[in-house]
Amino acid sequence: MERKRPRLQPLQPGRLRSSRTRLSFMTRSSINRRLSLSFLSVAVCLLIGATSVSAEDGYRLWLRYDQLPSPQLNDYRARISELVIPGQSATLEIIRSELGNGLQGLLGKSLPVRERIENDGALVVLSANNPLAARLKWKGELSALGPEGFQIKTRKLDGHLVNVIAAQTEIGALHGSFYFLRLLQTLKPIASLSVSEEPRLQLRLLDHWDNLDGTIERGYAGRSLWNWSELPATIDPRLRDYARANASVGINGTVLNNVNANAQILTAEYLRKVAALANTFRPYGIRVYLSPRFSAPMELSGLKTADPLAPEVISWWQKKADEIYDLIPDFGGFLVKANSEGQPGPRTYNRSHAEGANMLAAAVAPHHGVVIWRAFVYDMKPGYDRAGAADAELQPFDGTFAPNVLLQVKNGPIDFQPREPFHPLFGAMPRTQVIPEFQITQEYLGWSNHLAFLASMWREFLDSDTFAKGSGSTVTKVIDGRLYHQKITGMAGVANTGTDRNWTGHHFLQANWYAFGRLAWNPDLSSRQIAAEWIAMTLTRDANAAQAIERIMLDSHEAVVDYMTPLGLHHLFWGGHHYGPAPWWNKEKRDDWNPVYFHRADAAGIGFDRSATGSNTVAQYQAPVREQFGRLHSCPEKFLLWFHHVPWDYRLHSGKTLWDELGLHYERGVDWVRATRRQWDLLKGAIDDERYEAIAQKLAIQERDAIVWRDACLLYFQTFAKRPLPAGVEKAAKSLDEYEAKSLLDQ
Ligand code: GCW
Repeated sequence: MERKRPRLQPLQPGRLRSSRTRLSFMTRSSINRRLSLSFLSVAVCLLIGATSVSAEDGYRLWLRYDQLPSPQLNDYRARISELVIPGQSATLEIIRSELGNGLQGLLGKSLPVRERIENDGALVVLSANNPLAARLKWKGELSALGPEGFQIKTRKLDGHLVNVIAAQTEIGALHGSFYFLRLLQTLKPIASLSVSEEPRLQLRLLDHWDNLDGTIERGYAGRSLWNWSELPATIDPRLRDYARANASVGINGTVLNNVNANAQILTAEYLRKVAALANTFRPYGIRVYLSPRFSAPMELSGLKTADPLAPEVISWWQKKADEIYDLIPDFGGFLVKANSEGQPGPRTYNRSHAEGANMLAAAVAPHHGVVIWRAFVYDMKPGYDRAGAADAELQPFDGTFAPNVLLQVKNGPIDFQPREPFHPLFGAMPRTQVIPEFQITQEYLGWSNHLAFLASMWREFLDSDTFAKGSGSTVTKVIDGRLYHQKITGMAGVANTGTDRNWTGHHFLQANWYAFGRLAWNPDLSSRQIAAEWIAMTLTRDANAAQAIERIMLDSHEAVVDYMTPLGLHHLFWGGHHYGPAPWWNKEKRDDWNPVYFHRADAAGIGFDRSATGSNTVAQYQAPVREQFGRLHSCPEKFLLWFHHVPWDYRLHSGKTLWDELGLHYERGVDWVRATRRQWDLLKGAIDDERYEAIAQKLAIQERDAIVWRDACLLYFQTFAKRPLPAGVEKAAKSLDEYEAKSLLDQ
């Protein structure tokens, strides 16, 4: 399906004046504003002795509790009179403080906190073990919600009309509290609530690719949040804010270190530091996990082998697991990258991935831990198709993994490209607990410089029909247990967080962290709902502005695909850093790290033939997907060059040739960024100046980069196609030589 061209949203009628009138209007008001601001700042400085004034630097993420507008404010004030949160525990303390601060900010008044209900309008928070919960007629329903679910109901309790947030556990109550705050932040009615929520997936994990030296592999928002040198003695308050943010969207696990692992993380010294983090995150319902290095027994204890079947190796891991669980009784488990990109693993000893995973699984099983084994494995063999490697290597082991092993599979078969078809392992391993891995950090999507709202991309993946059990076997159903009833379900995302003040480097990319959590909680949520929630909570409550921003977000991913890798192209990135375009790149030591391996442009056409006439890895999909993708005429155009080597003059559905459409897609991507910048100009005033300007600057970078992508790719492909650019595609700003000489990162 072709995408509609992005439309600019109308703004409020009052703003639709000529640009000149608007300018003078803006100028007058900004002078007034400046005058009143300077008066205000003098007053504030006098009052608080010139200490810092809260900046709109994005630190608060979506947990902003500024006073709500009328008329909802009056309604909420009338309906919320007091907080009743009985009991004592770290989690209850967090709930009291979150609801206390949150409601004080949102309602502009502080609420009394009581042990029992005294008035109509009490907001009551209860977990099942609280004596007051015995009086809930619906107590029985709570246990059905599991350990993390909750209900929110408007009810008569102790003679008063109140809102009750009730859950089986305190963690469930915490989730319910964040849900309640979100209702207010998004201006939803609370007069008659009847909410019942529980997470659809059990493990909702952020994977941090954080190194022990504080750097982050593929991290673009500063350094690691874990300051290993000051742990365990010092707990940076920011760690609690990290946990709050995660808990607020339902994330319940964090893998602290890079899958390209350093064995040191398993030393006694580091485990004490890890335990300090675990203690900090525990009251928020977040467990810690680690990435162990498979060869750790050799590196840390001088064993001669890391063979998973060697008795000394088995016992080393058992002891290590015992040591970890002594310190961290609720330790989540291990995430393992093995025999991939130079990492050690069981294949080194001629053992299978299943044998490696099961050995580690046996070590953590007595403690109820899990092993998450990554399916990102590919060995370079001459002439092979990397897209087929994981399926070839792992699918035959379906049914042989231990019950506490999960197989973590990237959404697509290559590597977090701007667009990939779903990985064929989804739906191909009915007896294995398969969980998807997304990349929230934008290694291949413009780092923290490009606005790309990834919920749309993840939605497309989750909605893909695998046909594993006939039509309607979507990836969502494969992973949430509806098709295979697996015991453990989950979803993982490679984090985009760091020490940057705004956490993610680009204000808009906070939305991807938010979206990941929301989708892991409920993989059926629409991108539109997620965007709308995030905008209202984070950026603006101006309805027209919110609508325009929502449109921008929802179109953004497709636009990035257009200016980077349209029509199924993939991996056209400059070697190593993967920031800008380098379709000519041919100097990596492995073929399958080179763009030329992936696009295969020549005089006849372009694209990787994965059909029966080529590598035939399309056969890894179930029928009829394999036929649909495998035939040129039925292959969705968005995947065309992923599966086929297509002649330059091949006619697409539009009636235009492939070459012309390629050019037009690249141009459309650039045009979108330009239109977005114009739209952004009109949004001035709808959000605070500080974040507005920061975003405007990022959009300027995005436009520069989109132009380079378009020019570099089209100039290079033109050397094969030898055809003129179609009408409507702008002439390149520089020569191909110039683009080849300097990476976009160095411009
Ligand atoms: O996306 C690629 C990255 C590597 C990463 C690897 C993986 C952590 O370029 O930096 O290593 O995938 O997912 O293991």
